Amino acid sequence: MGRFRGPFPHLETRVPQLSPPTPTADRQRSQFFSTFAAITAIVVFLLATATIVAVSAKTNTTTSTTSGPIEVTLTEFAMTPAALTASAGDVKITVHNKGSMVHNFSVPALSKKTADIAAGQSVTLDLGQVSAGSYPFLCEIPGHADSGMKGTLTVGAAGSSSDAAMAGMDMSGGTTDPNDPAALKAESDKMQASFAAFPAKTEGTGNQPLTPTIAADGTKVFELTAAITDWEVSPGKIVKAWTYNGMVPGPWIKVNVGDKVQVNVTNNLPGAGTDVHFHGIQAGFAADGVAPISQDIIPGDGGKFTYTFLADHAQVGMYHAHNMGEMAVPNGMFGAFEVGDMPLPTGRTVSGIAIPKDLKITQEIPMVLNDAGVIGLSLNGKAFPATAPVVTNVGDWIEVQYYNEGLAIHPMHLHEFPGIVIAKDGLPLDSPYAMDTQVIAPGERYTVLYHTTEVGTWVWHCHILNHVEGPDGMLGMVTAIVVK
Ligand SMILES: [Cu+2]
Repeated sequence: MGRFRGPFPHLETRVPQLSPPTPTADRQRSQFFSTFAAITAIVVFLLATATIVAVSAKTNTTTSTTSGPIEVTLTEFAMTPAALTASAGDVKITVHNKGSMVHNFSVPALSKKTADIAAGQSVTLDLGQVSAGSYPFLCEIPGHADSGMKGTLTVGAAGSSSDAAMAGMDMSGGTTDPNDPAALKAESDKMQASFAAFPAKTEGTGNQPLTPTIAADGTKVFELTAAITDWEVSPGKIVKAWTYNGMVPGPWIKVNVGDKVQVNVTNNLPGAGTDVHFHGIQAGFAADGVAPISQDIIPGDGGKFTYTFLADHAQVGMYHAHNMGEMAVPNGMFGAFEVGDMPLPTGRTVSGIAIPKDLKITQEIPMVLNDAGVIGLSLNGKAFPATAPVVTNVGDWIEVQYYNEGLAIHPMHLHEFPGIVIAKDGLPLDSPYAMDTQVIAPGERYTVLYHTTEVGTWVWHCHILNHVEGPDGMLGMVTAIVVK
């Protein structure tokens, strides 16, 4: 029985159930790579070691206001984090230019600025004794601040983290004076008022199904173009996102088990090379998308590369940039990639929840989590109140694919309805389980069924509370399921 998947009318013919992966010509071919793989493993180990050293050096970028300089990273066109905090006193800022152009870092109110910093270079700027206050900073190269290279240094209260992954988060645990009822009422009113804007209309929708062209031999051919494009994350907040086909998340790609797949990538990023890794899809070495190991980098400004593989069993994967992943992915270069459907536990009872024998899924919803870069705390590329609600009819069963493309874990919680987790990372569970809060770590995917049995508007959100609320009201990773 075919499952109706609203946005995928062109994929209506379903391969009914998962069959165990069988060896294919494609897989057997990969045996020939075994010797090469051994050499590769050594290279990977060396690279990994280098990465660990680099990463541990980087962990110190979380702002420490009492010792050592604050760190800020310049790219085209962002200052990350855009909100820096420090305690009053001697403030030093280490500025890393991780972009491909020359940038500088200026704090006009303090008459302090760096010299121009070449791509790849770092400079530490001593701001001297700084008193409490708010100090805008920017790159003074013409046009760069207007494109997003600006931010604010807040000096005053005891310092809090300004790690990129926490951009926009309120880490204060409440700044309003608990002995000031008027201030508390004002904050409470702001919180209540923030609901009114939901769901806000913004420009652009991510996850749009990508329709392939069909080659003479039946191969499904998809076109992906990487570029830096404007993206409206929340009303009026337009960022320079790193996108596939101009949207965040990139287009939703879904193929059937047995399809031959070709993905043609054009890299229109300025300067930056890229590659595309099909995370969780066993696409074979040649399509692993890890430059310089499995392929040459796809150069920016128009480089092209073609990935081909056989989609030989059901999988829930995602695609994203591997090169410069820590910048490219949070900034928007990610998307959902599915092969077939996860098998449904029809006719079974899971934690007391009976799943009908003739279960019909009325909607499949990709739910892509992010928390960093220019996109920040978001669901499917949008931050509350621009997050899209899911509308169902009472009695519907829906299937949600959670994907975490961010840098932090997110416990996703839907009010009222328990979820039944039927697959983890595209691997069907032998024992599906029920939950109402599912932690999703970076890189993970969970396939979850929800039976929406009660009319209402049910809030659906990350349960790390500063991912969803700040002093000005609701933000980030909140949406709702509206049951009619
Ligand atoms: Cu979260």
